[in-house]
Amino acid sequence: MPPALDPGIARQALQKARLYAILDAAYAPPERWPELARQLASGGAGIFQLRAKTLPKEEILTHARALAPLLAQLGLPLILNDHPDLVAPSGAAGCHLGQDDLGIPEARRMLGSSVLLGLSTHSPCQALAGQAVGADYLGFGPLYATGTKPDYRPIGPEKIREIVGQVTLPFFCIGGLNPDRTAEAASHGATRVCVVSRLLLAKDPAAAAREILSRLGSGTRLKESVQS
Ligand code: TZP
Ligand code: MG
Repeated sequence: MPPALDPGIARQALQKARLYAILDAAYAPPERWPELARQLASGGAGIFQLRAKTLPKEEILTHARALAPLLAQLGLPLILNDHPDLVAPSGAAGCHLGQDDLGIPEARRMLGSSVLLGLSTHSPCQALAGQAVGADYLGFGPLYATGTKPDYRPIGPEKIREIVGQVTLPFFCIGGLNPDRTAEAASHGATRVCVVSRLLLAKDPAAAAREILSRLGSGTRLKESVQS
């Protein structure tokens, strides 16, 4: 297996990342993922997730084994949605868990301190709890209604204000984001976003990534990650 991304570099990349791109099989077939990953990385995506809710596990492993070294060469982490047991065999940098998945403390015991663990949160209360149990980063949303996660009620961008200054981990606002909504989320304090359909369905994914980042206001400080 090619060398995985150094865990220290993965952590630095997480701290720097403002745009988290999810490669989701629901929008782009796995054959397109390597090219999409290159395009999105060139547009400024700083961390990637592989999300394939209906693919068999062996196929997820195969695609993760191809993507992880491709991204590692660019100094960027690949995170697996679910499947903590595939992190080591795939060379991924970490794993993203939902509220109903294996808990962060259990995943930490299983995978160790160097692996990045992300948690989906849907309220300020869940975000604070996720921080307390040792997640490395959070997803926060869905801010807006989205077909990518149709069963979830949107929490609205105003909720971001309730966690700014309280959540000191990197948190990525997610759900229904396009350039205008990214600007609106930024006006409520978002400094990082996670985007699926807007990037994967774009004719020019690199340009779509750049546009989201420009509307996020890439000159603003990453307030939540400033260490005292
Ligand atoms: N978690 C909260 S919303 C969401 C996930 C995975 C989907 C976001 O997808 P999109 O297409 O950017 O709205
Ligand atoms: Mg999950």
